[in-house]
Amino acid sequence: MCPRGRQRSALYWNRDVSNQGRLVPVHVCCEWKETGNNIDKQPGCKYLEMVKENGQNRVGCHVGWIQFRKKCYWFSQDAKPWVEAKGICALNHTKLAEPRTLSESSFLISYSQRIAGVYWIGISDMIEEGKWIYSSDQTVIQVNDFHPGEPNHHTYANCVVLWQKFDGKWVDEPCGENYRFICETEIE
Ligand SMILES: [Ca+2]
Ligand SMILES: [Ca+2]
Repeated sequence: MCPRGRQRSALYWNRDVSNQGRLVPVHVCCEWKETGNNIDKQPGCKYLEMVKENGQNRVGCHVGWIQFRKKCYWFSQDAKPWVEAKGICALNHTKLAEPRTLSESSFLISYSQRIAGVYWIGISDMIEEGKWIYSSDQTVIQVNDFHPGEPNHHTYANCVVLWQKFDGKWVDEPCGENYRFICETEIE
């Protein structure tokens, strides 16, 4: 087990020479620094892994990341303001989760309900009030999973969270609030 604190566990694959070079999982403890990304300095501390099995390349999600179709998601334990959360995802070459289909949104909602948390996602209307866009490419949202009555806070609230008490549906909240967050990365 990793020491308590700012450590995160990750996993990488190693060849077991005593077992016909079979790939075996290796558990490592990665350091999570908010001010700089030193994660990659440790072997295995990457969040997408290319593994070779039976001569085939296979890309999968790391342990700790949840796969849904062609994306891997990471649900944070720490609560941060939205902009900081976005930065933490970016440090690891990922982005805040951007549900592009209703099934992606449903997956994120159901998983957040399962682990009982409130989570930022990468949607905001901070640039133009009422115009909800994905934060990575600033395109207008392709799905709308706001809870009935939401968004309702106008310029007071410009960021979207999956709101636990509303069955995980989207609500607008002030971006400076501290919530957990979801990073995503795509599998090519
Ligand atoms: Ca707003
Ligand atoms: Ca609201």
